[in-house]
Amino acid sequence: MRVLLILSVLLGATLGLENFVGHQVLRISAADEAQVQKVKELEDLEHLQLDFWRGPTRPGSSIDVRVPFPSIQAVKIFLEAHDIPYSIMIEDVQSLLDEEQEQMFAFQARARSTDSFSYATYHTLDEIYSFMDMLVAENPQLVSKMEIGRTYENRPIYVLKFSTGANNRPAIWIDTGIHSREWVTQASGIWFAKKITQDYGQDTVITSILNNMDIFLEIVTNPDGFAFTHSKNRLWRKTRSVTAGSSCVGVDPNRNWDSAFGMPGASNNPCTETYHGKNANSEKEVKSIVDFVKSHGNIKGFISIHSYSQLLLYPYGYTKTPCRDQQELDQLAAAAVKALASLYGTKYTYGSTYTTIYQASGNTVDWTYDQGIKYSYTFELRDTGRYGFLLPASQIIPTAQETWLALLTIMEHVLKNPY
Ligand code: 0X9
Ligand code: ZN
Repeated sequence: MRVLLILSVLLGATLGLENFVGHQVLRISAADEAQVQKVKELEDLEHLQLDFWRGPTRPGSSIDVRVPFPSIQAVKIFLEAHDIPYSIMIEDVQSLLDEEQEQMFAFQARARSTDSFSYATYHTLDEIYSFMDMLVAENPQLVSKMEIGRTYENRPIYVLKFSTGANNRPAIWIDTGIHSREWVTQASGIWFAKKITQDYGQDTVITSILNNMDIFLEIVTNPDGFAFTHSKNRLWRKTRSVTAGSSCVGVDPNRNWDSAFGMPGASNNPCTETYHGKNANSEKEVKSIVDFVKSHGNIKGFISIHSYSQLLLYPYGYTKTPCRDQQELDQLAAAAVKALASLYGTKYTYGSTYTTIYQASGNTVDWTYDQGIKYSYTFELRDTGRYGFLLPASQIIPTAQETWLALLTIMEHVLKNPY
């Protein structure tokens, strides 16, 4: 065991990868508001270097936090001293990362077509970009690739357009991977792209959707962050932009939108995971989508895909005030999660972001909704925390398949309810 640990540290070190040996993910169950406040005190202790995967939120719903090895004693003693129950969700984060690397290594051969591409493994940015090119080359009448902008580090930002004709049809937008560490989302995006090309002309639902609407799919919405999750730190969430006057890098691209920007539900500390940035749209990855949405002008559904927690959320995140279309969005969410569960029984909770998880200002779909895109949703895919952001690759295809049923439900509703 000790030898293995040393080996994995050495291997990681030669690759320049951040290592997570001995880091644990704890699940904390704060029973009341006072205990939630206590956990928030932990969050403010920067030297502990805690990484909150979920919460802190309201009493009753659990909080998941990655604790670096040197902080474990202190955190556990603190929780026990305040009688706050917790359990260990992940014993050793690094061992999950090692398994993930081994799995990727086993599937290393580069595919020469999208038929031989391995959908059941995680891929690098280069592999995903070459997948897109293959898909376009194989389906020139259906799929095209647009560059909607460049990242902070000057990488191209690509969107796949699925269209069967006519200019500027009403459209559905889907993005995955705006938080780079949520790997099952980019992997699902790849699967959706292939699925569309396979089912168009075969499946009546997707065929009628594409005969009347276009679909835009941004698979790698945070390319700099994603490249960084492969090269340096698997658990990187934010963009990679540099903040003047701070040594901490990156902005939370799901707090950077021009909707209640900088209000409660985001942080003004560049060193936190929910840093909102200097101003709304400061991140080129966000601004590129904003410009695209505004210039298109006919987007009718906007679906932003995250992981994890198994949730389907609609606006608002910045306020508890229900949005104007709350009733319709809620009913459609119910239908979508029912379709999703029909495949493997995976249970989703749904509701507004604010009431279902926590206050989140400057988030994507609050902005799209206030732009007039009524059908604005956020997914949080599998799981509920056993693996969190480190979902085993064996769950990619089932996750994508079940999610696709929910997406079809939403897209079909958009088609049948023009506005
Ligand atoms: O905190 C977030 O940004 C999201 N959770 S995550 O673990 N994926 O980071 C939830 C925020 C809800 N998102 C939107 N309403 N867009
Ligand atoms: Zn996310």
